Amino acid sequence: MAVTNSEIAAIFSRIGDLLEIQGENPFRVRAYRNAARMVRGLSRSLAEMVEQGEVLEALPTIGKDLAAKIREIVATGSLRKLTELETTVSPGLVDLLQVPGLGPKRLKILRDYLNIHDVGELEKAARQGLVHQLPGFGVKTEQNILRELSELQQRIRRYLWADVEEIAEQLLAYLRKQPGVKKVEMAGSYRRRRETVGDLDILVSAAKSAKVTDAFTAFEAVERVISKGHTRSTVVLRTGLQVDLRVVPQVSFGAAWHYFTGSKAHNIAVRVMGVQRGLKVNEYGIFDKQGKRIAGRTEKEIYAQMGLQWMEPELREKRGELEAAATGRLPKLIVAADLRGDLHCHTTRSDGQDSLEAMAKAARALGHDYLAITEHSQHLGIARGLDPDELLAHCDAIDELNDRLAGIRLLKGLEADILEDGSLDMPDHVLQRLDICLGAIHSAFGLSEKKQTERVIRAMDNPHFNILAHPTARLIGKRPACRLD
Ligand code: DGT
Ligand code: CA
Ligand code: CA
Repeated sequence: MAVTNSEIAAIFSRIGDLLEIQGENPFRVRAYRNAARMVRGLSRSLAEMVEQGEVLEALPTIGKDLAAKIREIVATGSLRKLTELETTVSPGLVDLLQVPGLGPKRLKILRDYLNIHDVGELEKAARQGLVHQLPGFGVKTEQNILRELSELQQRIRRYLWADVEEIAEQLLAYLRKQPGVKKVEMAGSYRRRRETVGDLDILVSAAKSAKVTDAFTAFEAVERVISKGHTRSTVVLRTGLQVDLRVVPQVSFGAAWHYFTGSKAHNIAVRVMGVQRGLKVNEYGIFDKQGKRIAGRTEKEIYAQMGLQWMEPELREKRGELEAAATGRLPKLIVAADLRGDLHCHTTRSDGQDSLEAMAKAARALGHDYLAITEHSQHLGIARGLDPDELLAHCDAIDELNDRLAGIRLLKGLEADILEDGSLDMPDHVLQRLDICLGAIHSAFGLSEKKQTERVIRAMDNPHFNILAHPTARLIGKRPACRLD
């Protein structure tokens, strides 16, 4: 079973973090982070490229050194360089780097003055009021740290859905080809397609449960087996992701699939509906007063007993889906084929990863009718944002490509920074040339709700403004939403 791209990316980002804490040269730190980003965005499997002997150095951001590291990870599943670094930097410090506002510089001060090495020690010191006395810290910073820490505890050890997709699919394919296996399905938050997942939940029905469990615990990416039993086993993968496997009889499969898909709140509401009908609902099926199983083989049967239509897992969050199903008003989910175009993208002209032409052709290949090219504006220096002259030149390039390329309409756009005073980071006479203008917040995330709201409303008052991009500026698992009414 091959090492996934997201595993490789995770190793590179972690090295970036560890080097940063050690006070390494920022260029080296950035090299690892850029490589991690590139690998995450790559559509081909690196493991496959290595197997086929392809030249990894041809990839952007990958030099000789990183190419060798990728080969090492593909061959061994780990990287000696990372193992070495992990012995010199305490893992608690790496967690601390995730606290917004705590860069390596501040971490060094915390470590040197207060001997702080992990989240617990920092929380204690902040509560005792020791942190605000340090150089470069104030009472407000101390309060912010305490707030961020409590949010961090909740975020810790959750994975982005997209980061686990590849391994989840590999694991499903692996289990499905084991002898005697009848059905294998993913349940839990992964099946509900939440933004993040805490762990994976897999359901299996098989002739002999011991055989599946053996295969499961022997899966190549498993690092440690937490428990192994007849009906339930739990493992931890190399990435730290936990996976629960349950083996259930086929007559119960639908009931178990419904139960372990959740959400818990949805399950409880369904169970209550059952009680109202004199039925017992659990992961084995639906049972009448005499204890006779009247449903359980499929999810459809389970819902039908409650007088409900079957519903997509994405809807099962107890947000009114049961009421909607009872009256036949379930929403139809939007799927990729419904998308007609994309109104926000970058090219290599700012911080995207492909050229204008490659982006246009990719959008056309997806069957889109239009694509808005929305580079950053100059205020966002790290993203190589465009100044007015550069934007006008870029508009010419877009016009030129539009003339040349059939089957896709490119829109001239911009992702303009909303500056702290609410003005847009581009003069009106330049905005006038555009088909579409997005405004976005990339700085001063911590303003009060009142100030932040005023800032955004002011930006929207600009007659050229069309769309508020990433409205709360949150980064899932990394940066909280800014306060905005
Ligand atoms: P996660 O793993 O934190 O991203 O979220 P889930 O939803 O995958 O939760 P997990 O893995 O703890 O459990 C999987 C499903 O099992 C959950 O969505 C609903 C069901 N479940 C777990 N515990 C309970 C419970 O106490 N009562 C009921 N009714 N269902 C439960
Ligand atoms: Ca789960
Ligand atoms: Ca679980």
